[in-house]
Amino acid sequence: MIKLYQFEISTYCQKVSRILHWKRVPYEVVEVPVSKSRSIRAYSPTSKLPAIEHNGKYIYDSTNIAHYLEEQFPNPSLVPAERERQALCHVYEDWADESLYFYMMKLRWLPQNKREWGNALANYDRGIVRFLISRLAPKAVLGILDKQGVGRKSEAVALEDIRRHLNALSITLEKSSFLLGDELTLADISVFVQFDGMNGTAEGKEVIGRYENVKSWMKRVRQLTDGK
Ligand SMILES: N[C@@H](CCC(=O)N[C@@H](CS)C(=O)NCC(=O)O)C(=O)O
Repeated sequence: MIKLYQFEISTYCQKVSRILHWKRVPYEVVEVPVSKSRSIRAYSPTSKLPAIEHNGKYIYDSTNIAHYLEEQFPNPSLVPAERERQALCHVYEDWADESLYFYMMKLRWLPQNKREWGNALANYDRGIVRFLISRLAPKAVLGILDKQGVGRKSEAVALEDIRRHLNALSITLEKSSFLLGDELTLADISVFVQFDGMNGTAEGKEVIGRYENVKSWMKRVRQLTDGK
């Protein structure tokens, strides 16, 4: 059976679990405590999660995992067959992974939210380690966000950027049920997990709430890919 090594709150890990649910592939979750992050290098050379183990082979990075799963379990498909939609699917996925992700993180680690997410991050550690992680993690994450750049923006500027992203998404969804037409693709799952993460903060929920068609698209994607 496939093993999914994950941090529960990671939206990249949620992307992979949603793909597995959509494809109805049984899997086992291995929750990695944040304090054990160093051990990840044994199966993920970047020391990042998600990673999966399948038939004795390790695959890391949600994009590589998505394409591997598509190859191994082609039905139902997630990557469009035609070249042009395939190219667009890649662009949407990269938008989600390399831009939207950092806005999602910005919202989670706002001063008023960072205690909650520090606790969530430390959830699989115990005792003093758990306490230390919950208190030290915000500083470490904010350091990453600061280097990347979104962390240096004010809350108001970041929310205005997010509103612009939502506007683009909303326009795209005016003519079709999903991002690349009438069927769910990897583009939808990739973009969904980042907005779903934003929706888990009061600030994100408020701004997403202004876009009715985005909310109904999120409901559709959630229903199709939720294992619960
Ligand atoms: N491009 C990677 C990004 C994965 C990633 O950044 N994962 C984060 C968790 S959300 C991580 O493992 N961070 C630990 C670290 O940077 O050391 C993917 O799509 O899988």
